[in-house]
Amino acid sequence: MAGQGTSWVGKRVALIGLGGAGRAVARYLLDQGATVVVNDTRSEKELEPSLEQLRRDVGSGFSQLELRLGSHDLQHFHQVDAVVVSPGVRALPLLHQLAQTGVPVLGELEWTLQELQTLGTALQYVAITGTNGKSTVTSLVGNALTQADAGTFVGGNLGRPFAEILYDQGSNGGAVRSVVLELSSFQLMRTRSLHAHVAALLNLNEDHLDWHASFEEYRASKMRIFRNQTGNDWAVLPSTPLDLGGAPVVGQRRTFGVESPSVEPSSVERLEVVCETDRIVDRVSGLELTHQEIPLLGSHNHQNVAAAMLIARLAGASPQDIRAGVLAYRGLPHRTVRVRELQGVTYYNDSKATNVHAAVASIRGLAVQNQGKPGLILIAGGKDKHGDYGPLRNAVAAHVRHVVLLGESAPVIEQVLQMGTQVPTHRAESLQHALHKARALALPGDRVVLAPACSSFDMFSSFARRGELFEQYVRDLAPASAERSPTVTSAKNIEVGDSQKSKEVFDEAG
Ligand code: UMA
Ligand code: ADP
Repeated sequence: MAGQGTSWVGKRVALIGLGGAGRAVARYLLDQGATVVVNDTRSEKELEPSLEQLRRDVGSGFSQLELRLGSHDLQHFHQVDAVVVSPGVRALPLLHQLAQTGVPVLGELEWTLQELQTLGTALQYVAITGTNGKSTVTSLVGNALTQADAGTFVGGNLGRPFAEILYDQGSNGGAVRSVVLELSSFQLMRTRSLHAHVAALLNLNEDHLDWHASFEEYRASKMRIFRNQTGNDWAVLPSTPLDLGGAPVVGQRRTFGVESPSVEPSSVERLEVVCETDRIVDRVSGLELTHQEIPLLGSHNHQNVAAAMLIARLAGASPQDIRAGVLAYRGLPHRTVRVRELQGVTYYNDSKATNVHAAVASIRGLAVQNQGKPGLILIAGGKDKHGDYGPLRNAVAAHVRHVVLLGESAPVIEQVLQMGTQVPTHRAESLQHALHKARALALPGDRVVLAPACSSFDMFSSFARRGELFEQYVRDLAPASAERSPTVTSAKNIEVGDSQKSKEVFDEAG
């Protein structure tokens, strides 16, 4: 490391939010001799696990931690030298007030970038955003790049908070050479200094409208991934045109995806990694991966692999490393995971389908036909993110036999589906109840999929918890005996309308 970094000794730094990212910042600052003033809406009791972890990490430095909890109030920020804001914290009036006092107010990502700059660390950045597929693509690219160089930091919105790179730099004397970051719109909104050699926008649809002021703000945040790029950098986009809202893209554009006559010829020229019917082909390197070889379920993952092949090559990975990285990948939990087959019905956990377009991709990706009819039972609903559920209609009409709804958004989704489809909807009071209903509705050959189209916070602490519980409930399902299981036999024999069929099945299933 060439630079000395900022001298934090004796400085007071306020930190808003003590989750994973905040803890990484606090640990670094306390190690560096700063006083850290933690401001969080949670109580000390609620923060205890986080505080305990920090106490273990920093030892005696923990005495330099001050707590200002319960509310975000200007009075908590007397005489601070800087404010670092956790990714999930919204645009509070407080942040504006603080900025007006002249104190630097930085998001965790921007603060880390600036700290790395003062340390004089030169890193190659690969940055990945989009509405869906970020974590999958980031992991695939990370896998490919790590094959060639172990000095690759993979993290950001996924896995390790970016601020943790500061310990790697310190402990390994600058061993990190390249960075693969998954970036959320929350992180990008507060980022100025990112200069990504390869920046990717995988797709763009409505999401997080409960956090952002508007779709335009969400899109503008995503587009910040291309900021500071020059003509020597790469901008990766899908082959299907996106409305970028007029934001400039200076890096050289390269695209991945399906070749289509409707796409402008100029875009087709730049289409370098192509999703064909049975394989994905990199036209530049010649690397080919067949669908059979790819260890991920769902056709949406072919898009993700195509994106990862392109990004990894532009970042310098060889075709061998990319092939090895993709084939070694086993997928992340809660993303289109096959949990189990029971009595001819297969259960899938896609709890991470937390927005409408992810659920649509999940439905299309897992679509099956059962005796010539749609063969999916969809479990959806959760915390409403104020987006439009309309795009669910076509996918549900084409592939879903029944929809079981739960959570805060159930009435809204029900209304949308009832207006545009004939597919019966059913309400459930809990996830377990939803699963039992779905099981009762399923016929042999069907697939039951949890793809909520919503976040989990109305009923669970996270999408991961929702997914874990779902998998547990699925594993707990006992095989129904012929006598005790009217579900399959009666359903098979009923030749009535779907809604009546559902009722009978429920009555018997209890
Ligand atoms: N808090 C406040 N006031 C607020 C909001 C939060 O005090 O207005 C406090 C909470 O009480 C809590 C802490 O801040 O104590 C949580 O901070 P946070 O919400 O920033 O969460 P972290 O644990 O630091 O995790 C964040 C990202 N979370 C969000 O963006 C919501 C994680 O992404 C990310 O992995 C982590 O930093 C490391 O970088 C999660 C996520 O859900 C996975 N991201 C969204 C998504 O993928 O859709 C964007
Ligand atoms: P993110 O990090 O953007 O949330 P993930 O890779 O974790 O993305 O995938 C989350 C969910 O999004 C998946 O479980 C799946 O339902 C959906 N999904 C994944 N890839 C795509 C894609 N390329 N297009 C649309 N939806 C996708």
